[in-house]
Amino acid sequence: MKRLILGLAVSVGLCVSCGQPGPSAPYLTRRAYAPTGRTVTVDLEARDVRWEVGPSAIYNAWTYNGTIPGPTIEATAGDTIVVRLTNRSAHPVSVHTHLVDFAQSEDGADAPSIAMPGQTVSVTWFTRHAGVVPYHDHASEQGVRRGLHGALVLHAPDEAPAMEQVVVLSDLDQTAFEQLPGVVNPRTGMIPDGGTYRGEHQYMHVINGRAYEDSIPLFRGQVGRLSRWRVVSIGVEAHTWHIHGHRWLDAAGELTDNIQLAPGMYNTFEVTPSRAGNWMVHCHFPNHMAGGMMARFEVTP
Ligand SMILES: [Cu+2]
Repeated sequence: MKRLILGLAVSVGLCVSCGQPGPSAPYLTRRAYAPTGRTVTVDLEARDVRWEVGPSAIYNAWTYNGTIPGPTIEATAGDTIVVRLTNRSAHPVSVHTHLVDFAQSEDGADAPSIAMPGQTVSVTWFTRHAGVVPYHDHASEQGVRRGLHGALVLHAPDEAPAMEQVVVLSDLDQTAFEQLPGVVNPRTGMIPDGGTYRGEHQYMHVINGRAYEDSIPLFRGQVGRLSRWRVVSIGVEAHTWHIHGHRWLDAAGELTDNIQLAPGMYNTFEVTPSRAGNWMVHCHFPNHMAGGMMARFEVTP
Protein backbone atom coordinates (compact mmCIF):
# COMPACT_ATOMS: atom_id res chain seq x y z
CA MET A 1 0.00 0.00 0.00
CA LYS A 2 2.83 2.34 0.87
CA ARG A 3 4.47 1.63 -2.47
CA LEU A 4 1.24 2.31 -4.32
CA ILE A 5 0.82 5.71 -2.63
CA LEU A 6 4.43 6.59 -3.42
CA GLY A 7 3.93 5.57 -7.04
CA LEU A 8 0.80 7.69 -7.34
CA ALA A 9 2.52 10.69 -5.81
CA VAL A 10 5.38 10.44 -8.28
CA SER A 11 3.19 10.06 -11.33
CA VAL A 12 0.81 12.84 -10.27
CA GLY A 13 3.83 15.08 -9.65
CA LEU A 14 5.12 14.42 -13.14
CA CYS A 15 1.76 15.15 -14.73
CA VAL A 16 1.35 18.42 -12.87
CA SER A 17 4.86 19.66 -13.59
CA CYS A 18 5.27 18.39 -17.14
CA GLY A 19 1.75 18.37 -18.47
CA GLN A 20 2.64 15.34 -20.59
CA PRO A 21 3.30 11.73 -19.73
CA GLY A 22 6.80 10.45 -19.12
CA PRO A 23 9.72 12.13 -17.38
CA SER A 24 12.64 13.56 -19.31
CA ALA A 25 15.89 12.78 -17.56
CA PRO A 26 18.64 15.34 -17.19
CA TYR A 27 21.77 14.13 -18.88
CA LEU A 28 24.73 14.36 -16.55
CA THR A 29 28.38 14.56 -17.53
CA ARG A 30 29.69 14.27 -13.97
CA ARG A 31 30.70 10.65 -14.15
CA ALA A 32 34.20 9.78 -15.39
CA TYR A 33 34.24 6.56 -17.41
CA ALA A 34 37.23 4.22 -17.39
CA PRO A 35 39.49 4.11 -20.46
CA THR A 36 38.10 1.69 -23.05
CA GLY A 37 41.50 0.95 -24.60
CA ARG A 38 40.06 1.86 -28.00
CA THR A 39 41.45 4.58 -30.29
CA VAL A 40 39.29 6.45 -32.79
CA THR A 41 41.24 8.09 -35.61
CA VAL A 42 39.72 11.10 -37.38
CA ASP A 43 41.09 12.77 -40.51
CA LEU A 44 40.20 16.42 -40.98
CA GLU A 45 41.16 18.51 -43.98
CA ALA A 46 40.95 22.29 -43.77
CA ARG A 47 39.58 23.68 -47.02
CA ASP A 48 38.28 27.10 -48.09
CA VAL A 49 35.01 26.61 -49.97
CA ARG A 50 31.94 28.48 -51.19
CA TRP A 51 29.24 27.30 -48.76
CA GLU A 52 25.53 27.65 -49.50
CA VAL A 53 23.92 28.92 -46.29
CA GLY A 54 20.57 29.20 -48.06
CA PRO A 55 19.19 29.92 -51.55
CA SER A 56 21.53 32.49 -53.16
CA ALA A 57 23.35 33.03 -49.85
CA ILE A 58 26.93 32.01 -50.60
CA TYR A 59 29.54 32.27 -47.86
CA ASN A 60 33.31 32.30 -48.33
CA ALA A 61 33.79 29.60 -45.73
CA TRP A 62 36.80 28.13 -43.98
CA THR A 63 35.90 24.53 -43.26
CA TYR A 64 36.87 21.18 -41.89
CA ASN A 65 36.19 18.70 -44.71
CA GLY A 66 34.27 21.19 -46.84
CA THR A 67 31.18 21.73 -44.67
CA ILE A 68 29.84 24.03 -41.96
CA PRO A 69 29.83 22.61 -39.37
CA GLY A 70 32.64 20.10 -39.85
CA PRO A 71 31.78 16.41 -39.53
CA THR A 72 30.35 15.35 -36.17
CA ILE A 73 33.07 13.39 -34.39
CA GLU A 74 31.63 10.50 -32.38
CA ALA A 75 33.28 8.32 -29.76
CA THR A 76 32.45 6.59 -26.51
CA ALA A 77 33.50 8.18 -23.23
CA GLY A 78 36.78 6.47 -22.32
CA ASP A 79 38.04 6.28 -25.92
CA THR A 80 41.22 7.97 -27.11
CA ILE A 81 40.73 10.15 -30.19
CA VAL A 82 43.57 10.95 -32.59
CA VAL A 83 42.77 13.84 -34.93
CA ARG A 84 45.02 14.29 -37.96
CA LEU A 85 44.49 17.75 -39.42
CA THR A 86 45.83 18.50 -42.89
CA ASN A 87 45.78 22.12 -43.93
CA ARG A 88 44.73 22.56 -47.58
CA SER A 89 43.72 26.19 -46.99
CA ALA A 90 45.62 29.43 -47.41
CA HIS A 91 45.90 30.30 -43.70
CA PRO A 92 47.00 28.68 -40.40
CA VAL A 93 44.48 26.23 -38.93
CA SER A 94 44.24 24.16 -35.76
CA VAL A 95 41.76 22.04 -33.83
CA HIS A 96 40.90 22.47 -30.16
CA THR A 97 38.16 20.94 -28.02
CA HIS A 98 36.68 20.94 -24.54
CA LEU A 99 36.13 18.59 -21.61
CA VAL A 100 38.79 16.08 -22.66
CA ASP A 101 42.41 15.66 -21.59
CA PHE A 102 45.29 16.59 -23.90
CA ALA A 103 48.88 17.77 -23.68
CA GLN A 104 49.27 21.54 -23.53
CA SER A 105 51.39 21.34 -26.68
CA GLU A 106 48.37 19.81 -28.48
CA ASP A 107 45.70 22.34 -27.48
CA GLY A 108 45.58 24.00 -30.91
CA ALA A 109 46.54 27.40 -29.54
CA ASP A 110 50.34 27.22 -29.79
CA ALA A 111 52.74 26.58 -32.61
CA PRO A 112 53.31 22.81 -32.28
CA SER A 113 49.63 22.09 -32.91
CA ILE A 114 48.92 24.78 -35.50
CA ALA A 115 49.09 23.58 -39.12
CA MET A 116 50.52 26.06 -41.60
CA PRO A 117 49.30 25.75 -45.23
CA GLY A 118 50.37 22.37 -46.59
CA GLN A 119 51.21 20.92 -43.17
CA THR A 120 49.60 18.08 -41.20
CA VAL A 121 49.42 18.08 -37.39
CA SER A 122 48.12 15.38 -35.09
CA VAL A 123 46.51 15.85 -31.67
CA THR A 124 45.39 13.23 -29.16
CA TRP A 125 42.33 13.62 -26.94
CA PHE A 126 41.76 11.35 -23.94
CA THR A 127 38.03 11.29 -23.24
CA ARG A 128 36.45 10.41 -19.89
CA HIS A 129 33.07 12.17 -19.73
CA ALA A 130 29.93 11.76 -21.84
CA GLY A 131 28.10 14.61 -23.53
CA VAL A 132 28.66 17.00 -26.40
CA VAL A 133 31.31 19.71 -26.78
CA PRO A 134 32.40 21.92 -29.65
CA TYR A 135 35.62 21.41 -31.53
CA HIS A 136 37.03 24.40 -33.33
CA ASP A 137 39.95 26.33 -34.76
CA HIS A 138 42.20 28.19 -32.32
CA ALA A 139 44.79 29.50 -34.78
CA SER A 140 43.11 32.82 -35.62
CA GLU A 141 40.37 35.11 -34.45
CA GLN A 142 38.41 34.60 -37.66
CA GLY A 143 38.50 30.80 -37.86
CA VAL A 144 35.43 29.94 -35.80
CA ARG A 145 33.24 32.55 -37.44
CA ARG A 146 34.32 31.61 -40.96
CA GLY A 147 33.18 28.02 -40.28
CA LEU A 148 35.95 26.06 -38.57
CA HIS A 149 33.84 24.38 -35.92
CA GLY A 150 31.84 21.23 -35.26
CA ALA A 151 30.47 18.94 -32.55
CA LEU A 152 32.24 16.19 -30.66
CA VAL A 153 29.69 13.67 -29.36
CA LEU A 154 30.84 11.45 -26.52
CA HIS A 155 28.38 8.64 -25.95
CA ALA A 156 27.98 7.20 -22.47
CA PRO A 157 28.70 3.45 -22.64
CA ASP A 158 25.43 2.83 -20.79
CA GLU A 159 23.17 5.40 -22.47
CA ALA A 160 19.65 4.45 -23.49
CA PRO A 161 18.89 4.07 -27.21
CA ALA A 162 17.60 7.38 -28.54
CA MET A 163 17.00 9.43 -31.66
CA GLU A 164 20.06 11.67 -31.63
CA GLN A 165 19.82 15.36 -32.54
CA VAL A 166 23.02 17.40 -33.00
CA VAL A 167 22.61 21.19 -33.04
CA VAL A 168 25.49 23.60 -33.74
CA LEU A 169 24.56 27.24 -33.20
CA SER A 170 26.93 29.77 -34.75
CA ASP A 171 27.20 33.24 -36.25
CA LEU A 172 28.58 34.14 -39.66
CA ASP A 173 30.44 37.28 -40.68
CA GLN A 174 28.16 39.18 -43.03
CA THR A 175 31.15 40.82 -44.75
CA ALA A 176 32.43 37.35 -45.76
CA PHE A 177 29.39 36.50 -47.90
CA GLU A 178 30.12 36.28 -51.58
CA GLN A 179 26.47 37.02 -52.27
CA LEU A 180 23.22 37.54 -50.41
CA PRO A 181 19.68 37.37 -51.77
CA GLY A 182 18.37 40.76 -52.82
CA VAL A 183 21.74 42.46 -52.37
CA VAL A 184 23.81 43.74 -55.29
CA ASN A 185 26.93 41.60 -55.63
CA PRO A 186 29.87 44.05 -55.72
CA ARG A 187 31.86 41.68 -57.96
CA THR A 188 29.18 41.06 -60.59
CA GLY A 189 26.96 44.11 -60.11
CA MET A 190 23.98 41.71 -60.22
CA ILE A 191 21.26 40.86 -57.74
CA PRO A 192 21.19 37.04 -57.39
CA ASP A 193 17.97 35.15 -58.00
CA GLY A 194 16.65 32.41 -55.80
CA GLY A 195 16.05 33.93 -52.40
CA THR A 196 14.38 36.81 -50.66
CA TYR A 197 15.88 39.60 -48.59
CA ARG A 198 15.04 39.04 -44.91
CA GLY A 199 16.39 42.05 -43.01
CA GLU A 200 19.75 43.30 -41.82
CA HIS A 201 20.70 40.11 -39.97
CA GLN A 202 19.76 37.86 -42.86
CA TYR A 203 21.72 34.61 -43.01
CA MET A 204 24.00 35.70 -40.13
CA HIS A 205 22.77 33.28 -37.46
CA VAL A 206 22.87 29.65 -38.46
CA ILE A 207 21.86 26.22 -37.20
CA ASN A 208 24.16 23.49 -38.49
CA GLY A 209 25.60 25.92 -41.03
CA ARG A 210 22.30 26.82 -42.66
CA ALA A 211 19.71 29.51 -42.15
CA TYR A 212 15.89 29.49 -42.02
CA GLU A 213 13.59 26.53 -41.89
CA ASP A 214 13.49 26.09 -45.66
CA SER A 215 17.24 25.30 -45.65
CA ILE A 216 17.95 23.65 -42.29
CA PRO A 217 17.29 19.89 -42.48
CA LEU A 218 14.39 18.73 -40.30
CA PHE A 219 15.11 17.40 -36.85
CA ARG A 220 13.11 14.18 -36.59
CA GLY A 221 11.41 12.62 -33.58
CA GLN A 222 8.68 10.15 -32.83
CA VAL A 223 6.00 10.06 -30.15
CA GLY A 224 7.15 7.86 -27.26
CA ARG A 225 10.74 7.51 -28.47
CA LEU A 226 13.50 9.12 -26.46
CA SER A 227 15.06 12.09 -28.25
CA ARG A 228 18.55 13.10 -27.11
CA TRP A 229 19.53 16.66 -27.99
CA ARG A 230 23.18 17.67 -28.14
CA VAL A 231 23.49 21.42 -28.51
CA VAL A 232 26.68 23.46 -28.84
CA SER A 233 27.07 27.21 -29.21
CA ILE A 234 30.21 28.37 -31.00
CA GLY A 235 29.55 31.79 -32.47
CA VAL A 236 30.33 35.27 -31.23
CA GLU A 237 26.97 35.79 -29.53
CA ALA A 238 24.96 33.92 -26.91
CA HIS A 239 22.01 31.87 -28.15
CA THR A 240 19.11 30.00 -26.65
CA TRP A 241 17.62 26.70 -27.76
CA HIS A 242 13.87 26.53 -27.49
CA ILE A 243 11.62 23.66 -28.58
CA HIS A 244 7.94 24.40 -28.95
CA GLY A 245 5.56 22.04 -27.14
CA HIS A 246 8.21 20.08 -25.23
CA ARG A 247 9.92 20.39 -21.88
CA TRP A 248 12.70 18.66 -20.06
CA LEU A 249 14.66 18.72 -16.82
CA ASP A 250 17.95 20.61 -16.83
CA ALA A 251 21.06 19.47 -14.94
CA ALA A 252 19.81 21.29 -11.83
CA GLY A 253 16.54 19.35 -12.01
CA GLU A 254 14.50 22.38 -13.05
CA LEU A 255 11.83 22.10 -15.71
CA THR A 256 12.64 24.09 -18.84
CA ASP A 257 11.86 24.45 -22.53
CA ASN A 258 14.61 26.96 -23.37
CA ILE A 259 18.30 26.90 -22.50
CA GLN A 260 20.88 29.64 -22.90
CA LEU A 261 24.38 28.94 -24.20
CA ALA A 262 27.13 31.56 -24.41
CA PRO A 263 29.89 30.98 -27.00
CA GLY A 264 31.80 27.75 -26.29
CA MET A 265 29.04 26.30 -24.10
CA TYR A 266 27.17 23.06 -24.61
CA ASN A 267 24.34 20.96 -23.23
CA THR A 268 22.93 17.48 -23.65
CA PHE A 269 19.34 16.77 -22.63
CA GLU A 270 16.66 14.20 -23.29
CA VAL A 271 12.97 14.55 -24.01
CA THR A 272 10.30 12.06 -25.00
CA PRO A 273 7.81 13.68 -27.39
CA SER A 274 4.18 13.04 -26.54
CA ARG A 275 2.46 14.98 -29.34
CA ALA A 276 2.98 14.68 -33.06
CA GLY A 277 3.49 17.83 -35.09
CA ASN A 278 5.84 19.96 -37.09
CA TRP A 279 7.15 21.86 -34.08
CA MET A 280 9.22 25.03 -34.36
CA VAL A 281 12.68 25.02 -32.80
CA HIS A 282 14.67 28.24 -32.60
CA CYS A 283 16.95 30.64 -30.80
CA HIS A 284 14.79 33.02 -28.79
CA PHE A 285 16.69 36.25 -29.55
CA PRO A 286 14.28 37.92 -32.02
CA ASN A 287 17.03 39.28 -34.29
CA HIS A 288 18.69 35.84 -34.38
CA MET A 289 15.39 34.22 -35.38
CA ALA A 290 15.00 36.85 -38.07
CA GLY A 291 18.64 36.25 -39.04
CA GLY A 292 18.12 32.54 -39.69
CA MET A 293 17.92 30.59 -36.43
CA MET A 294 14.60 28.88 -36.90
CA ALA A 295 13.98 25.27 -37.87
CA ARG A 296 11.47 22.43 -37.40
CA PHE A 297 11.28 19.35 -35.19
CA GLU A 298 9.01 16.91 -37.00
CA VAL A 299 7.46 14.49 -34.54
CA THR A 300 5.66 11.60 -36.20
CA PRO A 301 2.96 9.53 -34.43
CU1 LIG B 1 20.66 33.37 -30.95
